Amino acid sequence: MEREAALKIVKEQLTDHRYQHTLGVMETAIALAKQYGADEKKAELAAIFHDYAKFRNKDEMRQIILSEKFPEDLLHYHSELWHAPVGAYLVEKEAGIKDKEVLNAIRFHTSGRPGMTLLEKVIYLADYIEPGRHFPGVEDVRALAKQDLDNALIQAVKNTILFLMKKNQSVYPDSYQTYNDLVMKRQED
Ligand code: DGI
Ligand code: FE
Ligand code: FE
Repeated sequence: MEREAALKIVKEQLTDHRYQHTLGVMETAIALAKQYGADEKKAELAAIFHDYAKFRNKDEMRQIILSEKFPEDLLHYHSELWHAPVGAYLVEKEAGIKDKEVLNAIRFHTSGRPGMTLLEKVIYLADYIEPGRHFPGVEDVRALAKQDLDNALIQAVKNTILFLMKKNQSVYPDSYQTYNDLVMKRQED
């Protein structure tokens, strides 16, 4: 699917603010893909659709998690996590995106997962550092992203976990496992 067609579909699903965020993620994901040798077209498509399900209602998302046999433990954690796997499902069903790598990049864009692919890393990081993001620590991750994808990703995942813990929020196990996986692989270098 071409960029304009994809953007048109996504625009109808999002607020203007979230659409602007999506454009930022798209530009950033393409730049990271270029820099680190990921497929630029797949990065573009995954970025455009990554928050497709952000504004779906919780009951609909809960039903999809159950009927599609997504890990049920998701339902015990914050509903903010749900739009990622549900988005991957809906993007295939409603927008006809079939590419599994693109769908997985959408599916794992919030929690990450152990053994993330290059494309998954690009989307996770682009979501975190796109130019519209303004929060403590984002500049450090932007600087790291210019040098080393994994180091930037570790910092982004770590910041997310620390942010949640500071608010006494639960942390989804996949987020911890993503962190451990990246750090342990780093130590093997
Ligand atoms: O959808 P975006 O806002 O662009 O970004 P995102 O998909 O990374 O979602 C971020 C939200 O998800 C943010 O409010 C923190 C939350 N989140 C991310 N990882 C976890 C999490 N919430 C919980 N409870 N546990 C997690 O591991
Ligand atoms: Fe998201
Ligand atoms: Fe996002």
